[in-house]
Amino acid sequence: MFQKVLIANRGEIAVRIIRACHELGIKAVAIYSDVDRDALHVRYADEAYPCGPPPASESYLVSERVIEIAKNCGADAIHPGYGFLAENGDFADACAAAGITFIGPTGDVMRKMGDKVTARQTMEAAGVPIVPGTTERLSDKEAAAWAKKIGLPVMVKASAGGGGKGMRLVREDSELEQALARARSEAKSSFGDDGLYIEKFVDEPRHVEIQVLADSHGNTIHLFERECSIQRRHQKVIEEAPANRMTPELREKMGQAAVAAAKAVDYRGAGTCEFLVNPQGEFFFLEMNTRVQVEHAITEAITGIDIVKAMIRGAAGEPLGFEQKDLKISGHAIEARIYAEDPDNKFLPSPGEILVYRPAGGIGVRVDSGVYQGATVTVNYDPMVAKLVTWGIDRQEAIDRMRRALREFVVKGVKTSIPFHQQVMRHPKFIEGHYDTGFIETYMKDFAAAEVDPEVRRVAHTLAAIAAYRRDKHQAERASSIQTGGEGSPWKSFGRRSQMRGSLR
Ligand code: MV4
Repeated sequence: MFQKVLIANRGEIAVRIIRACHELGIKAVAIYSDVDRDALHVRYADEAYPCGPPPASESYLVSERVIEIAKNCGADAIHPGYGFLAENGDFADACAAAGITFIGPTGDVMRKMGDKVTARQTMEAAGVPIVPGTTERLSDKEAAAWAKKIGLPVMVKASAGGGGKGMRLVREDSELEQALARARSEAKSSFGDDGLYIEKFVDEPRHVEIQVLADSHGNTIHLFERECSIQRRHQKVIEEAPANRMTPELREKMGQAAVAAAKAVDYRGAGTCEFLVNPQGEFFFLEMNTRVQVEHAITEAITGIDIVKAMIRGAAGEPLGFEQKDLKISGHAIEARIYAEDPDNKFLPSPGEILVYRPAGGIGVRVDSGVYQGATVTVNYDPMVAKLVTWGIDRQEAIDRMRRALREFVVKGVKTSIPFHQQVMRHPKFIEGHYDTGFIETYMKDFAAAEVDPEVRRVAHTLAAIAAYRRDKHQAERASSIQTGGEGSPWKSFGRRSQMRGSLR
């Protein structure tokens, strides 16, 4: 087993990985950019080293520096988390070349899955159902011919894409030319690769993904599915496990397909096969994510398997220690991603200082977060402040706990998506469990955060003001003038802060 692992990430996932290391008796090393000196992941780690200025491109993404830090501190392995360097095959290769274990699949596997056309070829050969369409990069002329052959509507997609970038829906012949041109230029500017392919459009799809785990002893298993259909602009917002409207037969077939996909590329570690499921219950491989995902915790909740520890053990050469037949789904789990964003302003990020932070707790509740009261959400990174995961014996109990947890959860200083989640948890279509990827667009378009009870707001303001005041560096100086309501009075200070930040509403 490794003695020391460097976590090439920040925020909640870095904390999550550090916890796994500590349970395994491994020393955890954090890296931090200049704005993350006081971040939670730094406080949890055994050692921490600076990695550069705030922009990720100058810190967390600088692979040579990350590897240099790992070498200097004597780390045996690097866990990349998600985002940043997690799906960069060249980084995985560079780790290997430096004699450091990259906790994940090989660079070759990442490149094979990162290129969607290659992934489609590989999956087709492995007998995994793919969305009907092409398995070659197409010229505009070829694309037009294929669109005719497949029949409209079609999706034009970037081979280097994923997550919706460089993707265009074509419903009419007249739209095709422009869609190709736009998809190509978007692909070129985003990925430096303008390769395109075409798929038949799948209407009213659900996004269902299967978690897989593979060790280096020939064991490849799946940990069932997650429903990730509730997304906004290709950003997942709420996930649940197991998925809605699954039958034991469909679960079996999708699980086998995901395992076949992993085996086809000799996969190692944790990965996820994303599928589209149409209203008829047919499923089609979309792409494979070769990393640990944000939403892995709901799968941990229903299976009892610690996915991050399994990744680390697997990378160290240990066998999984269980087989498919040992696994079963127990209960139901839901994740709400709590973002620092403003529901009243197009869900734009709402950076700032977290003045009050009081996470939910109690039975069936897990909170994975990278922040604490007094921490700052900056514009440099993803604005997710916490993952709230609830588990219940059945879906209804998981929903009831989510509603209860959302009402407990207090974040002041930045706006959050908590009110949005509260509304979803009360929506009849969500409660019914009958929804697809159009859920937010269809039912939540006119979402506006409910007006807060003025009395509740007044108390919240007072609490936030006290919290802000307590941290003030010039507390002593101010304390002397409190009685007079002078310059240092918290009530004056509150008024000023409120105007300055506009974030206490
Ligand atoms: C599709 C599709 C319909 N038909 N492909 C969006 C992200 C990318 N991973 C794949 N996406 C889609 N591909 C075909 N052939 C609809 C989507 C899609 C979607 C997929 C999953 C979750 C949310 C989505 C929202 C809009 C569109």
